[in-house]
Amino acid sequence: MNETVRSPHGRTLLHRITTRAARVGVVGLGYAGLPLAVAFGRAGFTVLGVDTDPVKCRTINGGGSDIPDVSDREVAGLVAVGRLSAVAALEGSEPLDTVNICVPTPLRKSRDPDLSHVIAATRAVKEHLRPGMLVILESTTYPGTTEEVVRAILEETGLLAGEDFFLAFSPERVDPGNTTWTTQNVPKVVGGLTADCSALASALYRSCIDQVVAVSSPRTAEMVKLLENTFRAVNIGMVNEMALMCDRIGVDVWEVIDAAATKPFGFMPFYPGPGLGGHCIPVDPYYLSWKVREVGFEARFIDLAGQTNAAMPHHVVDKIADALNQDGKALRGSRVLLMGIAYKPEVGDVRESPALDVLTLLLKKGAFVSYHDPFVPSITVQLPSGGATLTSEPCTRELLATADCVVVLTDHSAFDYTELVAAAKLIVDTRNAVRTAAPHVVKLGAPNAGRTTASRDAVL
Ligand code: SAJ
Repeated sequence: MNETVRSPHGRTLLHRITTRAARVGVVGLGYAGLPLAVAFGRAGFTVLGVDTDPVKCRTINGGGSDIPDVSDREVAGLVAVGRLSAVAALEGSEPLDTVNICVPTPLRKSRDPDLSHVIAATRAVKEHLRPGMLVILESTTYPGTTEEVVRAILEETGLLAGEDFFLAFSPERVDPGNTTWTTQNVPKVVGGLTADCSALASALYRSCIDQVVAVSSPRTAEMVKLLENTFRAVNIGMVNEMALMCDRIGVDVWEVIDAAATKPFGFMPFYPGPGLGGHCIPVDPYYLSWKVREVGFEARFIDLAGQTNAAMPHHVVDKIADALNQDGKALRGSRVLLMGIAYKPEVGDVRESPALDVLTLLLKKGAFVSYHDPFVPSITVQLPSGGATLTSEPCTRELLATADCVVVLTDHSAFDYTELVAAAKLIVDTRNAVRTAAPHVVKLGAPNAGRTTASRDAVL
């Protein structure tokens, strides 16, 4: 589709985008920024990557990638022909025509939004801003950030957004490790401050992305991403509560979900687990609930899902304690082996991982805890007595056999679940990964008919 742009600056920029003469900047070269920078380079642009991590910049300039979804070969090929380079700061670099800001938006300890990275990046872009530039924020954030925070900083230059420079928001939709859905084939939502802003941002993305979905404003685009991830957090919370119900009434929640998933319309399966991990799903909904609280609205679904998901690690530890108790063992002094520490399978990311909460709770209750996770060589957890560092134990039959309880927290495909069932005395499976019914296998959200649940009168 040929974009139509009215302003003279816009027409000049559109031509530079169309002819690939535009110099493209990407600020923040993480799991979202580096794949985008490489996609722009492959589309024919000269790309300047900016990242405060000098090691990352050196790696990229040396033709390497520190992001699993981006190969060294892709980076090396672009660097070799001068289409990609990385610097630690914008100042002093050649003028840019467009800049995408892809920096983290974490939560503060108070669970309020932390826009410090976005503000720092925007201030750096402001020093570089000139008439005719396009600035696009991609970091997941609350509705209004682009129009209220980013715009205000950039207009401190005296240039006006929508007239002298162009401004848009486009949520990143990168799913790390997903080889089916890539930068190129995931539809890209774009919300420009003005029609020209939208048209120019769409033209830039169409250079390397199959489908661009223009919405009416930056705040609409910001809200799209928050709906996507709040949808997940709330549904995961709901299915975790289903698991607690099934635990109580003696129904297997996993069987229930699989059967419900046969409904060909109006249903989407989510699965219980030990809690909610990652840097997106546990975080993004709180950007929304924080924003709407400003106008006196309580986002009750978000808060309830957050409470339910945050309680899951405690429920898992209770399950472990009950299972050991049925074997006549106390949690204190028992050897507990955790299988998987990462927040989801096939990744090594432990940010907000519920497995860390389970680990910390077990240590505080006096269990002897070890873990095995091929993606996570070591971890440090904070205890009242100070930091404790654990390393991933090699998964041997002896390790499995000597544990009083083996807990599946992350269902990595590399685990040998048959070996686990054969070697372990007791298994607590929080991911329905073991798929074997046996008296020594206890599942989250399911009864275990083979284990004695009837309480025996204590013989005094
Ligand atoms: N989880 C469950 N039950 C589920 C699904 C997930 O307990 O049914 C847990 C996971 O174990 C993990 C957490 O929730 O601890 C988050 O898992 P996720 O599958 O949502 O994966 P993320 O955190 O990598 O989310 C990203 C998001 N991508 C972006 O924000 C661009 C999300 O929007 C994607 O939908 C998700 O990947 C995905 O589908 O993989």
